[in-house]
Amino acid sequence: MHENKRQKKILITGITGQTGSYLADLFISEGCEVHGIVRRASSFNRSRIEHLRANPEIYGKKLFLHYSDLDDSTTIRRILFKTEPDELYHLAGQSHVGLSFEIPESTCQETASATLAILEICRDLKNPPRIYHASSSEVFGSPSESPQKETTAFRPATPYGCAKAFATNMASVYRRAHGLFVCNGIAYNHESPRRGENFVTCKIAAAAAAHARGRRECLELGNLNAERDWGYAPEFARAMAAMLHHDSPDDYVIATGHSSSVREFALAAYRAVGIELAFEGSGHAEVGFEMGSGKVFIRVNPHFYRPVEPTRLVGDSSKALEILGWRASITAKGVAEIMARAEMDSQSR
Ligand code: F7E
Repeated sequence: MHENKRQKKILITGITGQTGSYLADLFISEGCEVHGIVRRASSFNRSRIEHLRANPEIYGKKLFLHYSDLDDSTTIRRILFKTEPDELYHLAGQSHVGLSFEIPESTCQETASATLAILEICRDLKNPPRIYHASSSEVFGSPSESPQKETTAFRPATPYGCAKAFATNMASVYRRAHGLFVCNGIAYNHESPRRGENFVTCKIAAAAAAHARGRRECLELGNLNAERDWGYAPEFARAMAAMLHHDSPDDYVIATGHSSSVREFALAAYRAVGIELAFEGSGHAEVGFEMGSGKVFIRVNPHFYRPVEPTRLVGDSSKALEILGWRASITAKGVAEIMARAEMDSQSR
């Protein structure tokens, strides 16, 4: 009989972010009680979970939000003791790699120290939750092998990558030393129509839709040769849940295994809205223009270049396939199409 079965309780830090909001959707759809930690800010930033908040059958019944900041470990402790979650998905933090060069200290406080504080709190709980730690391919930085696996050495090349490497190592230490059920998901770039607007995929998708609707101003981008392994965020959310639902904790690379350049992502996004782009020139003088009309839609602006760029970041997820039965089915081209078409829809509203 299922009637008396306690609903599984989930706590998500970063619930208002792209992937946190997909996790909330997933667990609400499975009948779980979902708690999210949100930051108090003067402007409301809840758009990605607004469909849940606006539903009186969900908000206050299946979804509960709690205020805290990542530097307020007293409040996080109180929330953890009060909610007693079965599973904790720790995704919150400053996630922009370029910005981490401008604000390295706060990036490290939010990404590295706050993760350690959460591990410490969990260690004190009588029944600690299973913990998902959102690690990142940025821990590999300039890797010694490609594609990267769980055994590839960490060689971070950015402040963000250093902070994630610290937090990832700490999560492994707490697993081994204190017996916590902690998994590191070493996730490569994952994108969707809910992606923040300062990430390159969202910038490109929004501009492609705007150009298809007649906008004139150019899209300014940084390094068009940069390559990433881009996957689809809702699929990655399923991998995160699968890690905590497995019998034993471990670390997993979550990736598509395919690498594409920023230029290739732009070609696919523009094609999805009916614009055939071509590129000419090189370096800072390269432009992307519409074939036929010759209209220039993309220019390089060195402002968006990073002081250091990770190289050859492409993941090998065969362990996730073998143990969790997870594999990515959507790669960069598919993601670009989904995002550009979603932008067309939202800009027509
Ligand atoms: O840059 C290049 C840029 O900012 C991707 C985060 O989720 O994934 C994400 O980090 C690439 C880089 O993502 C622009 O130089 C060119 O090579 O979209 P992004 P990211 O830095 O890879 C990892 C796995 C995380 O963990 C992070 O949290 O695109 N690029 N032109 C540009 N990037 C941006 N943002 N803006 C440009 O105009």
